[in-house]
Amino acid sequence: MAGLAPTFGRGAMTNHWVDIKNADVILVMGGNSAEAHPCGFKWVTEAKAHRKARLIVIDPRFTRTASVADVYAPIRTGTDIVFLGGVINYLLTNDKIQHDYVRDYTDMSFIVREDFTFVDGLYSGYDESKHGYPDKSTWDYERGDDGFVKVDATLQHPRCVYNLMKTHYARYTPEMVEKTCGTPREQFLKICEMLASTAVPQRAATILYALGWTHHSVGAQMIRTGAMVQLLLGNIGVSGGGMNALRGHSNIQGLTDLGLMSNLLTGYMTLPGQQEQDFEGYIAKRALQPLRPNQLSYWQHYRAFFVSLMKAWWGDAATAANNWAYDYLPKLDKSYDLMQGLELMYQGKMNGYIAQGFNPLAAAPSKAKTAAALAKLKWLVIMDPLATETSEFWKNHGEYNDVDASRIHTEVYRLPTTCFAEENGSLVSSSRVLQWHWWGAAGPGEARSDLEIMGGLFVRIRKLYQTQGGKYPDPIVNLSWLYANPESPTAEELAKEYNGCALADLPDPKDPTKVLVKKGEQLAGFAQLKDDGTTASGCWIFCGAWTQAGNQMARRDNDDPTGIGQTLGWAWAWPANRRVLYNRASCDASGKPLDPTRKLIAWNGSTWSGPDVPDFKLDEPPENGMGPFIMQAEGVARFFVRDAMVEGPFPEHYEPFENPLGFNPLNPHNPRAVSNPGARVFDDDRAMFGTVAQYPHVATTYRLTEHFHYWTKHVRLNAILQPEQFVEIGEDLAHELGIANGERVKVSSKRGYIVAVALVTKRIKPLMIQGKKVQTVGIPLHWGFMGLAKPGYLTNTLTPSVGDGNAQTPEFKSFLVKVEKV
Ligand SMILES: Nc1nc2c(c(=O)[nH]1)N[C@H]1C(S)=C(S)[C@@H](COP(=O)(O)OP(=O)(O)OC[C@H]3O[C@@H](n4cnc5c(=O)[nH]c(N)nc54)[C@H](O)[C@@H]3O)O[C@H]1N2
Ligand SMILES: Nc1nc2c(c(=O)[nH]1)N[C@H]1C(S)=C(S)[C@@H](COP(=O)(O)OP(=O)(O)OC[C@H]3O[C@@H](n4cnc5c(=O)[nH]c(N)nc54)[C@H](O)[C@@H]3O)O[C@H]1N2
Ligand SMILES: [Mo]
Repeated sequence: MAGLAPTFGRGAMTNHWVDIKNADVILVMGGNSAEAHPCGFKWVTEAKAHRKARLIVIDPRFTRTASVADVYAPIRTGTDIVFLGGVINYLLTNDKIQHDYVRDYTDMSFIVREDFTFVDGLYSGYDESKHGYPDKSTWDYERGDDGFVKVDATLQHPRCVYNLMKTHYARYTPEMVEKTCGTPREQFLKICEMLASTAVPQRAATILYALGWTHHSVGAQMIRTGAMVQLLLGNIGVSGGGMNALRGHSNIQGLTDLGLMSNLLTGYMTLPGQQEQDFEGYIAKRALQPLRPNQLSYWQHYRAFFVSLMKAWWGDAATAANNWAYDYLPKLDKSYDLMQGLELMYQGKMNGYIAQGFNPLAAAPSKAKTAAALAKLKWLVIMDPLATETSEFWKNHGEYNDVDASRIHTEVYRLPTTCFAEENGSLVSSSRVLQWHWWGAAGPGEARSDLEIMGGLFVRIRKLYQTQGGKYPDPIVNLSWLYANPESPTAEELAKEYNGCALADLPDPKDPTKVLVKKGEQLAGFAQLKDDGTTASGCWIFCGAWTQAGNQMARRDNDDPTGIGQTLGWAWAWPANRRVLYNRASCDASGKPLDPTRKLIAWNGSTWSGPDVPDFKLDEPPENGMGPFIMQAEGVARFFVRDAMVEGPFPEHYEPFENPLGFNPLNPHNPRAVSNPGARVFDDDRAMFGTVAQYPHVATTYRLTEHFHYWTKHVRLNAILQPEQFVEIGEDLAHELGIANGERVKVSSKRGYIVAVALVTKRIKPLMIQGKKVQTVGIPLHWGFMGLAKPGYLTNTLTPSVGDGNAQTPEFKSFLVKVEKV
């Protein structure tokens, strides 16, 4: 058994939904927000109407978002790093950067080690036999005798980040963009100019992205390239700016916040690796010391966050003597993401699986592999309000699920659950806002809430360990479980636990004779967390959500004193009710707002104050030179990421694993640098990549407003709106293949085929790439063999099983297919 949280996307908005109205330029790239985020998209409309904001959309398809854009540019799937690298090159060579911002708030002046190299598409440390970079030690700065990183404020040093970056992106020319992305040069340059217009304090651009960036083998680096553009323009930490990940399911932000990924603890703390048996070493590696003088490096408080978490989980069983129960935590030998889990099942190494609110047969790449993996399980538990493709994977549904049930021995248990409208609780939006909601109706039939099912399971499993022992019962029998009804904890009890409380009287740091928080009281915020076991908090970034004053998430005051959308009395945002992250960067070095009309915070001579909650030490005078990026050991934002990314410190373009060229135009002579050299590929999956000779067309998959993934096809109204599976092909390709609108086509990849209605459209055009015509095929993902809509094939029959090098998010957005008339 394992918890395999799907890693389809990650991140959050640095700003928030309402703040989009303050933007002057809006770049939607790697997403289709009008379609997939129609409610939030109203703030784009506001910005256009009231600020004359200009909307840029860059997408392989002319989408619903593109239909209201001022500029639309097509792009070949999987090539956004080339486009954005081209923007970086444009900004640097034309000197369209916000100089003071970049000088004061980024790592431009940091000097990198002499042995760091980039040759022929690969960074120093590459080891071919290990398929990646086991040794990243050269990706680092030079240190001075004082232990701090060396800098050159004049930016003359050949190895300062500025010069390395300039050289790296010099190869990303407008010609390279045109030939690799298929975006006409004039359109590319027009977009560069529009973005460059925001390199001044009075103007800001925001970037809205989603899966068109995350669903690639270089997805995390695409996002970083976008963030680098924003930093050069001075658009991070300011109102109307930001890197804004528009998240998916209504509470998927809460999922990552609460650490429901195999490598995470709550609040973006991380699980130890197998080699980290030593507690002090584990803490030291994460409680980063400042790399420059006078910097804060807020993760220095890691121990306080961690100890408070362990006290919340294990109460009195977590003591200083046992390192706060450090041994209770699993130590990872590898990432246990979705594709890893399916691989383990496929190899017969994992024999039980709980799918809670998840339909992996439909949602995971390469359906044939998923089906084979599920068929090797001993047992499968489905917690879902509906019968899903996954719960029925073992049944024959004709051509759509052609299996022989008599050969599948997996025991499947269905536990019907309620859904959000039938329970109290909070949802975290992309804005990091935790908003409380109340139940609207009781669940039907035998349905029980997820909390009741999980609570009931836990109580019974603990009983088994208590009575029968087992290999290591301690973490389970000692788990703190202080709910009024242990069989069914309430959302209110859990919310209070996430916030945390004092386990002893906490002295006032200003006057230790006084008590700041009494034993048993709720904490006011994470600044009160202690590393000595006197506080408990289930998720440090949620500390402040349910204080002694009550449930802050239930607040509904929409007062907005300055009119820029800073409604601090509406619900509650992590961290500390702050609405714009890094907002210290909205002021100049002396603490004055760069744009007073969109003021977030300012220094008044003795303290920092609103209209936002300052992302800074409140009494820190600007003249001390503390940088705004207090979560970085550098104190400033990073163009050069030392050790965090698997494929290198600067984003570099690598082709999708299935691509129409067979080579990487940026590094045409190095066969090892075609696709992401840091990505993990299982051998059985490597054998399932197709080539352009057999599968000549590029395919991408996406969603429609009328459906939500795989479950609204159970709803009659949605099923009527979009009744049947279709694939979109451009007129040029349709003509080439002799296909008329409405005819049926077979779309195949190396992994299988689907049959669907052809929708012939003007909205997808062929692109000229390296002198060759490349056709894009668009495949919506919503249909399957369950529900009320017309039964169909699962789109993920076609997709390859390979993921982003860092997040393991599957490459759903770029692969090869063949289209034929049937
Ligand atoms: N109605 C509805 N809304 C939803 C959902 C739903 O199922 N239905 N799902 C929710 C979920 S879970 C999520 S994660 C979000 C997803 O939100 P989005 O990411 O906006 O959704 P997708 O439809 O997957 O859109 C991806 C867009 O990226 C484009 N694209 C593909 N490849 C590339 C590329 O290489 N570069 C660029 N620049 N663009 C590319 C596609 O053509 C498509 O228009 O939507 C959420 N909202
Ligand atoms: N090819 C391709 N594949 C994709 C994508 C793509 O763009 N292209 N997108 C990917 C993305 S971003 C996502 S998020 C996934 C979506 O994949 P899934 O998350 O598997 O899709 P959903 O259909 O939203 O499944 C959620 C299930 O949760 C159930 N549910 C609803 N409420 C509750 C509840 O309160 N409790 C419980 N226990 N269950 C509940 C629903 O009935 C439904 O069956 O698909 C991924 N797969
Ligand atoms: Mo998603």
